Amino acid sequence: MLYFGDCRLNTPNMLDQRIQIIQGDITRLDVAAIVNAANPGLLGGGGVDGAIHRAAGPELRAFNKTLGGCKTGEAKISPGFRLPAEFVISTVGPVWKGGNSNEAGLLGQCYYNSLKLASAHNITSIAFPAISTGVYGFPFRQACEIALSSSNQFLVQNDNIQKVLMVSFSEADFNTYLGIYTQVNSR
Ligand code: AR6
Repeated sequence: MLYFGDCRLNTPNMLDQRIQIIQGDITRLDVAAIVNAANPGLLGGGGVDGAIHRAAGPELRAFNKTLGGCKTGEAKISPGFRLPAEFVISTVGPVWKGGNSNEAGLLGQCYYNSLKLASAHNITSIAFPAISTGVYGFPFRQACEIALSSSNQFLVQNDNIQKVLMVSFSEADFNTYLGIYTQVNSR
């Protein structure tokens, strides 16, 4: 077993090779599903949520009105409408409150539950933004470690999903993310 952050890796020394770190605008990606860092109402907001709703068109908000919201750590699925992606999986990350309010556990659940929902819909490629690291204030490095460990834990017991992209918007975030990925992979 390998431990880092608050999480545990089930692989001896490598992350699953289906996980890749990339830089870009998640709304432009031609993958089966993109994940939205949403709020519990699922009706749009700022940051990546705003960008996804703008790119998907008003149909996404109208559809999401039928979903009954989403709790922190859980995930809901919608069509991608005008996006290149076929689906949007919305998940609600934890608001950072200093680290003692189960923020790490809840953030891990966002990745795990999004992948579980994707697999249940036969989605084979999925892209994640760095959930909770913007408006919700989660420390970026710790959030990356949790994203990698939680996704890895899912992938070791799943053969359906072929590609998991971790998308950074800025070059600085991408470099940080890639550094953590490389560090984790070489432990
Ligand atoms: N592509 C990829 N990543 C992006 C993009 C993009 N187009 N735009 C922003 N990011 P945030 P949160 C990155 O604030 O912290 C919303 O108002 C960004 O650089 O979007 O989970 C919701 O409605 C950052 O690293 O999400 C909620 O109320 C990451 O996406 C609240 O914000 C997440 O930042 C959710 O806050």
